[in-house]
Order: sequence, then C-alpha cells, then structure tokens
Amino acid sequence: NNLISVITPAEKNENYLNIALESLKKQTYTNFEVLILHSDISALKEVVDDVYLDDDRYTFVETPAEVNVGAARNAGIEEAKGDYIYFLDSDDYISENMLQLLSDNIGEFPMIRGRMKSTDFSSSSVIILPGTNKIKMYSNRRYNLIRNNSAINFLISKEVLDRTKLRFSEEFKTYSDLTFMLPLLEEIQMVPYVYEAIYFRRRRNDPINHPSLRQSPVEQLTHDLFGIYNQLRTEDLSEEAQRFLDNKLLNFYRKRLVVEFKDDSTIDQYFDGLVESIRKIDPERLENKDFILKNDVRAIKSNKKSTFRKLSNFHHLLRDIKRGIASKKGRKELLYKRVFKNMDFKDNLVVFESFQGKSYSDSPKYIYQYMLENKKDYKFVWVMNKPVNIPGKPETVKRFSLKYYYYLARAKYVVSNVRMPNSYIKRDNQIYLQTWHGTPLKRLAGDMADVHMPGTNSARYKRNFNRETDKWDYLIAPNQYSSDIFRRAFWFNNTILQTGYPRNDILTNDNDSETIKRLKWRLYLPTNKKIILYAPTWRDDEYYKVGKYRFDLNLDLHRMKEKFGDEYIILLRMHYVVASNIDLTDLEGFAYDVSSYSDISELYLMSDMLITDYSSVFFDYANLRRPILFYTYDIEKYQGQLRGFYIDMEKELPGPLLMNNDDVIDAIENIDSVSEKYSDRYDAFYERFCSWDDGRSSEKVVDAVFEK
Ligand code: C2G
Repeated sequence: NNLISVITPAEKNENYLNIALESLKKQTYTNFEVLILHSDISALKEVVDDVYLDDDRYTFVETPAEVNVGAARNAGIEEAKGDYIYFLDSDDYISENMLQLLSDNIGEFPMIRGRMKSTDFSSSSVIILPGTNKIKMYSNRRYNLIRNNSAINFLISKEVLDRTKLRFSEEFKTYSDLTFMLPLLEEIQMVPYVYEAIYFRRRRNDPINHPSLRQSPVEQLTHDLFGIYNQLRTEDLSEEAQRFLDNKLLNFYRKRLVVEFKDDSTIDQYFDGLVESIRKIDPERLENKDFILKNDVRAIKSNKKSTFRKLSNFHHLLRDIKRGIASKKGRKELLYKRVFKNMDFKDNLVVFESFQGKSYSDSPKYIYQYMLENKKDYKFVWVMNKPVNIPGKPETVKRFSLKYYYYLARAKYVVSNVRMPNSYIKRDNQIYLQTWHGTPLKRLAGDMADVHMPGTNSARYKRNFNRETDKWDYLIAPNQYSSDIFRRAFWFNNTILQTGYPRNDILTNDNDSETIKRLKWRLYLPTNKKIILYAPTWRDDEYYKVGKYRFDLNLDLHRMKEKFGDEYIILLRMHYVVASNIDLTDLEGFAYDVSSYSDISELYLMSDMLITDYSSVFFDYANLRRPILFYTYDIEKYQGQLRGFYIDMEKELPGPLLMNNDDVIDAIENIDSVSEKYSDRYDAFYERFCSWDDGRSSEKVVDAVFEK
C-alpha cells in the first residue's frame, strides 16, 4: 500500500479548489497526501473548506509570488514524501476510483495514466463510464499521451524522479510540462493507460477575463513553445521524441502563427525566432506535408524574409481563393476581402441594419429617419432581406448578397443593433455605431457564466463576441445602469453615447390619440377595444436548430377571450429569433399575431398594457407609464440555469410576477388596483431606467457620430 503524493498548484484557481479537493476526499484509495501550492496560504485557507484544513493529509506549501506553474510543481516534488507522484490541477476533478485503479495497475511500471475527459462541469457531464477494467499499453506511441502538453493524470514513480533529477523548467509560463514529460518518457519504454480512471478536465469558459494557461495570447505561447523546442532539440532524443516535437512545432506554426501573418507586418515580430527553430526540424518531417507548408519552411530555413513575406501573402490569397470557390457565399466574401475592401470609402455613405436585416425597425430606423430629415448630404443603404417600403427610398440590399458586401466595404459608416457576422472586417477609419437592442436584464456576453445556446460553447461564444465588440466605435446606452453593464460585459473601451434610445423617441414625441388611431387603422385593428401586448423573449435551450428557436405559448387565450373579449384584444408578439407559429383557431377578432410587424415601438404606443417575461421590452415600455405584468412561469429555470439576471425581479420590477394563467387573468381583471399597488416601484423604476429617454436621443446620437 504505497503513499501517493498529489501535487495541486492552486494559484488563480481559488474558486475551484474545493471541487478538486472533494474529488480527493471521495477516493476509495486513501493512502495519499496532497500538496497544495499557492503564493498566499493564509488567504487561500480562508476559502478552503474546513474538512481539508483539519485533515493532516492536506499540506499547504507557500510559493514565491508570480512563479510559473512549473516552479510550483517542482516545489511540490521537493516536499513529496510519497512513493508516487500524481499531478491534479486545482480546477479539475477525478473519478473516485482514480488513485485505486492507477495504483492497482501500475505494477512494476514506473508510470501509468488515466483517461482524460474535457467538460464544462454542467450537471450531467461528470459521469463515470462503467465497463471492463480495460488497460491499453503505450510504447512507441507513448508520446501521444502528452499530445495535450500536460503532466496531469499520470501516476509517476518517485524513484525515477529521484534517480534522474528531472524537474519542470521554471523559465516558461506555458508548455513547461513538456520540459518534464518529454525527458521522462525517454526514460520509460511502456506506459499503461487505464480506461476507467477518468480525469475531468475543466473546459474554461472565459478566455477574455479569466484565461487558462492554454488560452494565453499567441505571443506568449509562441515565445514559450519555441523556447522549449530549442532547448529540448539540443538534447539527444529518441526518434519518436524528435518526431513528436517537430510535429508539435509545425502544427503550432500552421494552426496558430499562419493566421497571424494575414497582417504581414506581424512577420517581423516572429521571423527570426522561426528561422532559429525551423532550421532544427528534421527535413523528413516535411515529406508528407502540403506544398504550402513546404514552401513556407524553405523560405524560413534560408532566412529570406522578403521572399517569405511574398509567399505568405500569396498563400493567404490561395487559401482565400480555395475557401472562396467552395461556395457561393465564399465567392462573395473573397471579393469583399480582396477587392471591395481595397477600394476608397464613400465618405457620406451609411449602411443601416436592424435585427440582421429582418426588419426596418429599432434604433437604426429612428437614427435613419432623423438623418433623412436633417443630414441631406448623406446617402443611405438599408440591409433588408425582404422588400419593404422605407421612407426616402434608400437602396436596399439583402444580407450576404454581393451588394451587401460591396457596401459594407465602401461605406464610411455602419449602423447596426445586433452583432455583425464574423466575416465583417472593420476597415481602418470606418465608423461602426452599435445601437444595441435593449437594457439588459439577462446576463450578457462576458457576464454570462455558461452559454447554453446551440452550435457554440462558452469560450468560443465569448471570444467571438469580444472580436465583435472590439470593432465598435460607438455604443448607445439607454441609461446609466446599462452603460455600466455594457462597459464590463462587452469589454468595451470606446465611446459610450449616454443618450437614451433613439427607438424610444416616438414614445415621448408621438404619444397622442391621433397617432395611435392611425397606427391601429394601419393594422386593421378595432379602435373601440383596449389592447394587451404579449411580448415574451426566447429561451436559449429551446430551439429547432441554430438561430431558430421554439416557443410554446403558455397563455390560455381561449379563456382570456371568454373573459375579456368584449373589452380587450391581445397582440401576440414573438421574439425575432423565434420560429414557432401560433395557432389562432377560434380566436379571430381577439388575438392577433403581430410577430412580423416591423416596429415594436409602434406596438407599444398602441397598447394599453404589456405582458412580458424576461424580455428587455419592459424597460422601453415603461416610458409610457402604462401597466406591465410579468408572466414568469419558468423563472426558476430561466434565472437559475440559463442566464441569471442583473436585477432582482421580485423586488425591483414595476409590476407583479405571475406564475400561471389564473394569476394572469386575475391581474388583468384587477389592473387598476395592481397598478396602484406598484405605483411607487414604477416611479423608482422609471427614474432609474427611462429618465434619459427625452425624445431627442436620435438627434444626440447623430450629432455625436456624423460630422457634416
Ligand atoms: N423584441 C421584440 N419582440 C419580442 C421581444 C423582443 O420585438 N417579443 C425586440 C425588442 O426591441 C427588444 C429586443 O427585441 O428590446 C431584444 O429582445 P429581448 O427579449 O430583450 O432579448 P435579446 O434579443 O436576447 O436581447 O441587452 C439586451 C439583451 O441582449 C436582450
């Protein structure tokens, strides 16, 4: 029964440490000690659960501040009293049979490894696979076990370390595990791999604010990997180890560095380092590689920077062409990138887009209308997927059409209320005004803990989102609350226009019975009945496919019709990403589907009461000071699992939270007393969220952004 020393560096992972330690507490194999490394032990102990402080198997080892993880692990090795060493990272988790299985199966081998599984630690993902106690032997291909560049999840005989004096390099921040593992694997011919011992590696979800080491900037990774490569490559290594290292470098070059060279001025920064390392690569390694890589390598090896630069530019062109000819969209993007983007700006041209070209609406509409009246020198293009009549008859283009790309490249100004496609390249000196589309209730972008939308994961979502917000020159804030949130959640350092929402101008300027009557006529709505507007939001986890969300109507419209049909009609307004159709059988004359109506601000004006849920619509609607009800039948799921909220819905909203149809009917029936009850809260809410909306937001925005 051997003692195992678990080595766990905990710097910057304080929040996760208890979870890692819990997985040790649950081990069926109990003869272990844990060495926890951190630069401030007394602070760390504040957050560690008492059970571990009271258990003398857990030792806290103080390391100097700012040391690299390699140095922390070395400090752990120095303190280790065990017969074996096991590296567990403090943000990860191991199955409870881990130490048992590894120690049962290591036998005379100096080292053994468990299986890795990467997970976001959402409830269902930490499952242990039952099955046979299967073991696989790695010999020639044992270097594959460090494909992930990591020393974690190996049980390693301490005797080998004592004999070889192997330690981690302390000089490098990233990739330092290679400096330990590669020489170690050189000592060992065969490594068993245990299928059922599972190491759950945390997929980190915030590469912007809390990057893991692997998510470090490419400069850092390059510096470290090349440095380590140069060191290791001077040693006398086996053929397998050399191949492993060479391929690691070539793959890094291809996957990470080549994209950097799209902007050919970055070549200067990396070229000398490339020459030094690439020269060490065994020429054999290139035999089965593609000709682009071979050409690159040849130019690098002969240290011809200007040749390399030309080649690199040419290769990027080839890649663009290759990608371009594969699809219709690709061909347009190719022209966009390679032709249109090099043409001059049209200085007075503005491209407007609202909700991805789905409608003529929201703040872009009101900014446009103001410019149409007051900025005669400008020309306008609207992105519209379906033909509509727009005042001033601007040119319209379909999203992703050739003309769309053309104008996107040539317009000096771009105005949008949602994110632009990833393929949009913001040109130098182009001005991108992002209006955004609501005061946030649901947590946004960088503030989201985990992303539950289809087709992405948290890290990718945030990285793409951050790429987008980096392109914004101006962002409109409807109130101070949003301004503060936007700065943080969007990682936004450019100009915030604290002007209120252009889309709400009409709620101040046109709130009169004439306008309202005219709007109702236009929609063929009766003018002798009051209007309820039901405008819920979408659910991240209910969808048909990417971008097409499902919505199940939980409102009993038939009951409502029976009860309120003489006095009210109801307008049903689905969110623009919702693709479900609503069944209105037997509801004629009472319920109207206005989901495709372009401008919800006009629907607000017409409505005497709003029912919503977690949609930002209520922040805007409150400008009218009319009653608002919240039909929040799934608040627990929405707030808990999906998004989380910025404000306490129970305490701060200007109306009641209703959990079922009875509640809703009751509240409508007694709307006057409900309003009375919420009037103080409504005042406070209005003050906090609506006071910047003074009917002049469009004007203020235009004055700030457009020169002439
Ligand atoms: N909207 C609409 N009809 C609905 C819901 C929303 O027309 N039934 C419009 C409103 O203009 C609303 C905007 O879409 O303000 C944003 O909708 P939200 O439901 O708030 O949801 P989301 O698109 O996720 O944006 O900071 C705001 C958040 O990002 C919310």
